[in-house]
Amino acid sequence: MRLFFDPRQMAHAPNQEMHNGAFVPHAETPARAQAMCSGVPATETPTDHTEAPILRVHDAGYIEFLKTAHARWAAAGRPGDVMGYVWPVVGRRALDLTRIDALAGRYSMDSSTPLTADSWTSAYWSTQCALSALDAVLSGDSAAVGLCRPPGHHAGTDYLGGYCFINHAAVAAQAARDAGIERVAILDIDYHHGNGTQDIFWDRGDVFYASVHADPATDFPFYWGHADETGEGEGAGATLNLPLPQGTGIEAFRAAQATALEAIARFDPGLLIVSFGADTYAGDPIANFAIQTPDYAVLASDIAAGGLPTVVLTEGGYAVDKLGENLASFLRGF
Ligand code: SP5
Ligand code: ZN
Repeated sequence: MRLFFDPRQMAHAPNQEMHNGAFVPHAETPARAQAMCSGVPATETPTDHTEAPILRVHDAGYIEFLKTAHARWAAAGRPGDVMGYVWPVVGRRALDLTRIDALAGRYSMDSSTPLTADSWTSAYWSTQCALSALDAVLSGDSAAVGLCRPPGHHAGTDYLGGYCFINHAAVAAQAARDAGIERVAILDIDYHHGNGTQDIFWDRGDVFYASVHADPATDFPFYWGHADETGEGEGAGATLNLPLPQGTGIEAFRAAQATALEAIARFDPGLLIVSFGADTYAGDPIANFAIQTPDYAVLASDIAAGGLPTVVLTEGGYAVDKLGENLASFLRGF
């Protein structure tokens, strides 16, 4: 199985994030990338597919913001990393403002995703890993892996959040559509709901989004991922949310994943993209499920049993000393 990673993904390294009213150490560290690489066989450097496939999913103004925000922030005399403090609540006018502090709110959903001078570069190469893994599967491999870091599933068309800047799974899904795959399914098994991916395909019938995650009534991102969110318009019925309570272990998680896989099989996609988060692990420092290392192989073999060409992309997973093992266990299942 081919795996893609680029050393430029290490550059993004915020030192703090806002959490529960205080600044705390940032959980999404470059050490995570090191841990993932140490858990798997040799990786390949991705091919550069340019910005074009990213702009098929993300707003051009938002991408310009990702590339320039840190320089503008520094030029305005702001210390540290870019972080918004005023957000346009739903329904506010989408004004074309230029002050960096206004843009930081307009293009983000939270204050736990600091944008550094290197965020764009690391996110960009993370996306190229996803696109290179897609290429491998489009040319006949049954599965391939993009070691994406920073992760992607919380990023929407025009917002960053949840440690994510570019939605790698969404960019890969759109690229697969553009390559002629008629229906694409995304299975998201990160601990957190992938609000960005859901938003991007909310009203589309050609990309099915199924997610197993911690109940947003108790967990980030709170405002997305509830069971009654099922899509709209042409996308009505093409979103499936399976929230689970804190403390969930392999038995209930595996059953929920089976429900997601049955729905995906009915959708009959030509490609499956898996947003894999190892933050469902029992020892994860910021999450509350109880999955054990060997369980990941079971979850993966259930997925592989569907026989769909599969692109695996990494999302969260913050127990850094066990991240390599957990990823290795998951990949073994394929
Ligand atoms: C991709 C992904 O898993 N994003 C998760 C974002 C969750 N952010 C909210 C939880 C913040 C907890 N931060 C604690 C940091 C301790 N150093
Ligand atoms: Zn997560």
